Parts: sequence; structure tokens; C-alpha cells
Amino acid sequence: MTENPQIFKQIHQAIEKANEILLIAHQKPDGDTLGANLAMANWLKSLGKHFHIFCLHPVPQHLRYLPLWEHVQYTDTEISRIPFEAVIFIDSSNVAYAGAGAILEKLKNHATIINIDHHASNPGFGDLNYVDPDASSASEMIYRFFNYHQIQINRDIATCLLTGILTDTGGFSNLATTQSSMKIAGKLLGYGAKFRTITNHTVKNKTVNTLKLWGRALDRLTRHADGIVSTVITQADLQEYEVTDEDLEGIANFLNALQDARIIMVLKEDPTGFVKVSLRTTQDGVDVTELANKFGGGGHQKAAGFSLPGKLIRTPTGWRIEAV
Ligand SMILES: [Mn+2]
Repeated sequence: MTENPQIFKQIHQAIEKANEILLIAHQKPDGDTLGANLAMANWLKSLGKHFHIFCLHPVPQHLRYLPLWEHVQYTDTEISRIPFEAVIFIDSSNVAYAGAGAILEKLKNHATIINIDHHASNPGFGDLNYVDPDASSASEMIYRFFNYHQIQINRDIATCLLTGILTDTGGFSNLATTQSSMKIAGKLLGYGAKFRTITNHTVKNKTVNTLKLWGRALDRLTRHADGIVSTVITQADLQEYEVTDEDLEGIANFLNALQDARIIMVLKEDPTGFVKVSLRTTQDGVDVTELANKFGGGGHQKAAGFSLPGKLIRTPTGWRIEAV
């Protein structure tokens, strides 16, 4: 599915009718959920609509160039008082991933719930569902919606959408990359997307300490049976190099450069007593969501993850997860 006139029209009508609109980005927001939501916010603003944007976690430092990012709210106290007529989830495979269960409970009888997403696991939880697992990114889907309705794409909207496409395709290096994602990226450059700003913030954003920590993770790469290659990063590592979780974004994607790895696994301790496991693959016929689902996680065929309670312990032969 690519263009879907009926759902495009229904979503447009629901937005036209609503005066109070809530946009929801998924937790631990990335360039795509924020790019797509903020593109929508920039359009709603131009229409003179009242809008709010909710996300369970703060906008990462490196994405604080996206136009209107400062409108993202992290608590639902104010939001729960507003009689929204439309709620738009963008890039969330389910309501729990969006971190918006309580908000939805309160609003589902009054507001039209719109669900725009490209995760294959999305069950279609909205009243209106525009779900396309073949899309590179939610940002590509928002572009299609704008393009269908001949909505003017200004420089700010173009910058938001190109950010989403570039980050979800790993700079056109992973298998989400398609002819259409490249074509749309070209169009967005034509609309004035700030390419240098995007790459400065999303690619050229590593410090010496960050890369030293990457170096440690690379040094620990281990090849297991079945073509699984893994590495680990502990809380002690993060403290030693004084880097944040955010600085480690991208290491799992970087490991896609490995030859002959069937599955790449990055295990990272978080401060709350969990080990977060990021899974990647570049091989046809390997679906890492199957593994992630077994452990209560989720994601895409080629990029997924899950969490386990415990901490990482070094053993004479490698590492294991020990309950805390
Ligand atoms: Mn996405």
C-alpha cells in the first residue's frame, strides 16, 4: 500500500473538523517520530488549529533543531484537561509504546483516534488507521498525505520530514531504503530542507569520549553460534566516559557494517535495573521482531529490541545477565 485516497480523505476531514488536536510521539523519541509529528504540528499551526504534542520522554538534545520541538510536553496534567477532538498517534506500533494509555482511555469516547504508522506489528488501534509497513518511515507517510492534499511543504516541514527519512533509513544504508524514500528525500531538498543542519545534528554529533566508548564496545564484539554477533555496554562504562545513553544511539546501526552476521545484538545496562537488548539484521529472511516478541519487545523486521531485568556480569568466558 502506498497511496490510499480514502484514508487520506478521512484523516483530512477529521483534522478539518477538530479545533483541539493532540499529537503523540512514541516514548524514547527518535528522528522519525519527532520529525513526522512536528511536520504535522507545523501544518496545524499554519491552519490556525490549537494543538498539543505529547511524548513520554524529553526531546533528545541532538534533535532540538526541529521546528516547534519546544512545544513537546512530557506530562499529561495539562493535556488531560483539554477536550481534544482528534488525537493523532504517529510512528507508534501500539498505545503502550506511545506511553499514552491513560490519555487514550480518557479521550477515546470523544475524540477521533488517528493512527499513522509504518510498524508491521501495528494492530490498527485507531478509528482511522493509515498503516504502511512498506514505508521507510512515518515521515515518508506524512509526506504522501501532504502531497495527496496538495498541502504546501515549507522549509520547516521539509526539514522535519527529511530528518525522519534520513534517520529511519540510517542515511539510506539500511533495508528500509526504497526508491520512493530516495525520491521523496530529493523532493524535500527541493523544498528547502536544511540538509547541513540535519547531518550536523544526527551524524556529525559524536564526541571523543563517545567514540572511545564505541571503541570499547567494538573491542568486546563476540561471535556466537548461529551467526549471532554481540557486544555489551555497562553503566560503569557510561560513568567512566561521562557519556549518556543518548550518545550510544547508533552503535547497533553502525554494527550493520559487519560481514556475515546473521543477527547483531547490543546489550546495554540501564540505570533502572534492566538490560536493554537491541537487535539488528541485514539478511533477507531474518526477522528480528520474532526474537524481540519472545521477550516481550517489538520493532521492525530488521531492527527490534527488548528489555530483561538484571545487570551485566563479566565471566571468565564472556558476559551474562544476572538478576538483581
Ligand atoms: Mn519510524
